[in-house]
Amino acid sequence: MQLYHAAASPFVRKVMVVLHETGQVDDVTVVPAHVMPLETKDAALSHNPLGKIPVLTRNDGPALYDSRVICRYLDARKGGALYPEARIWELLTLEATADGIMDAAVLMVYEGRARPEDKRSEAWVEAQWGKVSRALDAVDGLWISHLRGRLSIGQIAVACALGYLDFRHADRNWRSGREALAAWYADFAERPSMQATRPDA
Ligand code: GSF
Repeated sequence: MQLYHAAASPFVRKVMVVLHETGQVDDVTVVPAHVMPLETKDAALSHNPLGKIPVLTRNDGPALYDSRVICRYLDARKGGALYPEARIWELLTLEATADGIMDAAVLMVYEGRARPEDKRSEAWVEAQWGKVSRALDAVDGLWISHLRGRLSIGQIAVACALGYLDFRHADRNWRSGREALAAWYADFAERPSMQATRPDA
Protein backbone atom coordinates (compact mmCIF):
# COMPACT_ATOMS: atom_id res chain seq x y z
CA MET A 1 0.00 0.00 0.00
CA GLN A 2 1.13 3.60 -0.62
CA LEU A 3 0.12 6.57 1.54
CA TYR A 4 0.21 10.04 -0.01
CA HIS A 5 1.68 11.98 2.85
CA ALA A 6 2.72 15.37 4.23
CA ALA A 7 4.05 15.56 7.80
CA ALA A 8 2.24 18.87 8.43
CA SER A 9 -1.19 17.40 7.66
CA PRO A 10 -3.20 16.55 10.79
CA PHE A 11 -5.37 14.17 8.73
CA VAL A 12 -2.28 12.33 7.48
CA ARG A 13 -1.01 12.24 11.07
CA LYS A 14 -4.23 10.51 12.16
CA VAL A 15 -3.46 7.73 9.67
CA MET A 16 0.21 7.54 10.70
CA VAL A 17 -0.72 7.25 14.40
CA VAL A 18 -3.15 4.43 13.55
CA LEU A 19 -0.39 2.67 11.59
CA HIS A 20 1.97 2.95 14.59
CA GLU A 21 -0.64 1.87 17.12
CA THR A 22 -1.72 -1.16 15.05
CA GLY A 23 1.80 -2.23 14.10
CA GLN A 24 1.35 -1.63 10.38
CA VAL A 25 3.93 1.07 9.64
CA ASP A 26 6.00 -1.36 7.56
CA ASP A 27 2.96 -2.32 5.44
CA VAL A 28 2.76 1.16 3.92
CA THR A 29 5.13 3.09 1.65
CA VAL A 30 4.93 6.82 2.25
CA VAL A 31 4.76 8.99 -0.89
CA PRO A 32 5.54 12.68 -0.30
CA ALA A 33 2.73 14.89 -1.61
CA HIS A 34 2.41 18.64 -1.79
CA VAL A 35 -1.22 19.76 -2.00
CA MET A 36 -2.84 23.17 -2.00
CA PRO A 37 -6.38 24.05 -3.12
CA LEU A 38 -5.14 26.24 -5.98
CA GLU A 39 -2.58 23.75 -7.24
CA THR A 40 -3.87 20.75 -9.14
CA LYS A 41 -0.67 19.14 -10.22
CA ASP A 42 0.11 16.72 -7.44
CA ALA A 43 0.17 12.97 -8.02
CA ALA A 44 -2.46 12.62 -5.27
CA LEU A 45 -4.99 13.89 -7.84
CA SER A 46 -4.52 10.72 -9.86
CA HIS A 47 -5.94 8.74 -6.95
CA ASN A 48 -8.29 11.26 -5.32
CA PRO A 49 -10.40 13.52 -7.58
CA LEU A 50 -10.79 15.82 -4.56
CA GLY A 51 -7.04 16.46 -4.72
CA LYS A 52 -6.66 15.99 -0.97
CA ILE A 53 -4.35 13.89 1.19
CA PRO A 54 -4.21 11.39 2.80
CA VAL A 55 -4.91 8.89 0.06
CA LEU A 56 -4.15 5.18 0.47
CA THR A 57 -3.54 3.13 -2.68
CA ARG A 58 -4.05 -0.65 -2.53
CA ASN A 59 -3.10 -3.57 -4.74
CA ASP A 60 -6.52 -5.21 -4.49
CA GLY A 61 -8.93 -2.34 -5.06
CA PRO A 62 -9.43 1.37 -5.71
CA ALA A 63 -7.53 3.96 -3.65
CA LEU A 64 -9.16 4.89 -0.34
CA TYR A 65 -9.84 8.36 1.06
CA ASP A 66 -10.55 10.29 3.23
CA SER A 67 -8.73 9.88 6.58
CA ARG A 68 -11.83 8.44 8.31
CA VAL A 69 -12.16 5.70 5.69
CA ILE A 70 -8.41 4.99 5.70
CA CYS A 71 -8.13 4.78 9.51
CA ARG A 72 -11.11 2.46 9.78
CA TYR A 73 -9.82 0.27 6.95
CA LEU A 74 -6.36 -0.03 8.53
CA ASP A 75 -7.80 -0.76 11.98
CA ALA A 76 -10.21 -3.35 10.52
CA ARG A 77 -7.21 -5.24 9.07
CA LYS A 78 -6.07 -5.80 12.65
CA GLY A 79 -9.39 -6.61 14.32
CA GLY A 80 -11.06 -3.22 14.74
CA ALA A 81 -10.02 -2.42 18.34
CA LEU A 82 -10.02 1.35 17.73
CA TYR A 83 -13.76 1.33 16.85
CA PRO A 84 -15.44 -0.67 19.65
CA GLU A 85 -19.04 -1.45 18.70
CA ALA A 86 -20.29 -0.57 22.20
CA ARG A 87 -19.46 3.12 21.71
CA ILE A 88 -19.20 3.36 17.96
CA TRP A 89 -21.64 6.25 17.38
CA GLU A 90 -20.13 8.38 20.14
CA LEU A 91 -16.60 7.66 18.93
CA LEU A 92 -17.44 8.51 15.32
CA THR A 93 -19.02 11.77 16.49
CA LEU A 94 -15.94 12.56 18.58
CA GLU A 95 -13.77 11.85 15.52
CA ALA A 96 -16.01 14.10 13.42
CA THR A 97 -15.63 16.85 16.04
CA ALA A 98 -11.84 16.52 15.91
CA ASP A 99 -11.85 16.43 12.09
CA GLY A 100 -14.02 19.55 12.10
CA ILE A 101 -11.42 21.31 14.25
CA MET A 102 -8.78 20.28 11.73
CA ASP A 103 -10.88 21.40 8.75
CA ALA A 104 -11.44 24.86 10.25
CA ALA A 105 -7.81 25.21 11.37
CA VAL A 106 -6.53 24.23 7.91
CA LEU A 107 -8.92 26.69 6.23
CA MET A 108 -7.52 29.45 8.43
CA VAL A 109 -4.03 28.63 7.15
CA TYR A 110 -5.24 28.57 3.54
CA GLU A 111 -6.89 31.98 3.94
CA GLY A 112 -3.46 33.38 4.59
CA ARG A 113 -1.63 31.30 1.98
CA ALA A 114 -4.02 30.98 -0.93
CA ARG A 115 -5.52 34.48 -0.97
CA PRO A 116 -3.75 37.77 -1.69
CA GLU A 117 -3.57 40.08 1.31
CA ASP A 118 -6.21 42.48 0.00
CA LYS A 119 -8.69 39.62 -0.45
CA ARG A 120 -8.31 37.96 2.92
CA SER A 121 -11.36 38.05 5.16
CA GLU A 122 -10.77 38.51 8.89
CA ALA A 123 -14.42 37.67 9.49
CA TRP A 124 -13.96 34.35 7.68
CA VAL A 125 -10.90 33.49 9.78
CA GLU A 126 -12.67 34.36 13.03
CA ALA A 127 -15.73 32.37 11.98
CA GLN A 128 -13.50 29.33 11.46
CA TRP A 129 -11.84 29.88 14.85
CA GLY A 130 -15.31 30.11 16.41
CA LYS A 131 -15.97 26.56 15.22
CA VAL A 132 -12.64 25.42 16.67
CA SER A 133 -13.27 27.14 19.98
CA ARG A 134 -16.78 25.74 20.44
CA ALA A 135 -15.62 22.26 19.47
CA LEU A 136 -12.75 22.45 21.99
CA ASP A 137 -15.22 23.46 24.71
CA ALA A 138 -17.38 20.46 23.82
CA VAL A 139 -14.42 18.07 23.97
CA ASP A 140 -13.24 19.62 27.27
CA GLY A 141 -16.76 19.21 28.67
CA LEU A 142 -19.34 16.84 27.21
CA TRP A 143 -16.84 14.52 25.52
CA ILE A 144 -14.02 14.43 28.07
CA SER A 145 -15.14 11.06 29.50
CA HIS A 146 -14.77 9.53 26.03
CA LEU A 147 -11.07 10.39 26.07
CA ARG A 148 -10.58 8.04 29.00
CA GLY A 149 -10.10 4.29 28.86
CA ARG A 150 -8.91 2.11 26.03
CA LEU A 151 -7.27 3.67 22.99
CA SER A 152 -9.83 4.64 20.36
CA ILE A 153 -10.01 6.56 17.11
CA GLY A 154 -11.69 9.38 19.04
CA GLN A 155 -8.61 9.87 21.20
CA ILE A 156 -6.26 9.71 18.20
CA ALA A 157 -8.30 12.24 16.20
CA VAL A 158 -8.55 14.71 19.11
CA ALA A 159 -4.81 14.44 19.79
CA CYS A 160 -3.93 15.09 16.13
CA ALA A 161 -6.26 18.11 16.06
CA LEU A 162 -4.67 19.56 19.22
CA GLY A 163 -1.18 18.92 17.88
CA TYR A 164 -2.11 20.86 14.74
CA LEU A 165 -3.36 23.81 16.79
CA ASP A 166 -0.01 23.88 18.60
CA PHE A 167 1.80 23.63 15.26
CA ARG A 168 -0.10 26.25 13.25
CA HIS A 169 -2.13 28.31 15.75
CA ALA A 170 -0.05 28.44 18.94
CA ASP A 171 -0.94 32.12 19.34
CA ARG A 172 -4.57 31.15 19.95
CA ASN A 173 -3.55 29.43 23.23
CA TRP A 174 -6.26 26.73 23.09
CA ARG A 175 -5.33 25.41 26.59
CA SER A 176 -6.61 28.53 28.35
CA GLY A 177 -9.78 27.62 30.29
CA ARG A 178 -9.61 24.00 29.14
CA GLU A 179 -7.52 22.42 31.91
CA ALA A 180 -9.01 18.92 31.67
CA LEU A 181 -8.34 18.68 27.92
CA ALA A 182 -4.86 20.20 28.31
CA ALA A 183 -3.98 17.65 31.02
CA TRP A 184 -5.27 14.76 28.93
CA TYR A 185 -3.27 15.92 25.89
CA ALA A 186 -0.06 16.41 27.88
CA ASP A 187 -0.21 12.71 28.72
CA PHE A 188 -1.43 11.37 25.35
CA ALA A 189 1.18 13.37 23.40
CA GLU A 190 3.91 11.32 25.11
CA ARG A 191 2.83 8.14 23.32
CA PRO A 192 5.52 6.79 20.99
CA SER A 193 3.04 6.96 18.07
CA MET A 194 2.55 10.68 18.71
CA GLN A 195 6.26 11.35 19.19
CA ALA A 196 7.05 9.49 15.96
CA THR A 197 4.60 11.60 13.94
CA ARG A 198 5.19 15.16 15.18
CA PRO A 199 4.60 17.72 12.40
CA ASP A 200 7.60 19.79 13.49
CA ALA A 201 9.99 16.82 13.56
C1 GSF B 1 -9.53 16.26 4.68
C2 GSF B 1 -8.10 16.19 4.18
C3 GSF B 1 -7.49 17.55 3.91
O1 GSF B 1 -8.14 18.60 3.97
C4 GSF B 1 -9.63 13.82 5.35
O2 GSF B 1 -8.65 13.20 4.92
O3 GSF B 1 -10.16 13.55 6.43
N1 GSF B 1 -11.64 15.10 4.92
C5 GSF B 1 -10.28 14.93 4.53
N2 GSF B 1 -6.19 17.53 3.58
C6 GSF B 1 -5.50 18.76 3.20
C7 GSF B 1 -4.05 18.72 3.64
S1 GSF B 1 -3.93 19.08 5.26
O4 GSF B 1 -4.45 18.24 6.06
O5 GSF B 1 -3.13 20.09 5.57
C8 GSF B 1 -5.49 18.85 1.69
O6 GSF B 1 -5.30 17.84 1.01
N3 GSF B 1 -5.63 20.08 1.16
C9 GSF B 1 -5.58 20.28 -0.25
C10 GSF B 1 -6.87 20.84 -0.74
O7 GSF B 1 -7.01 20.94 -1.98
O8 GSF B 1 -7.71 21.19 0.12
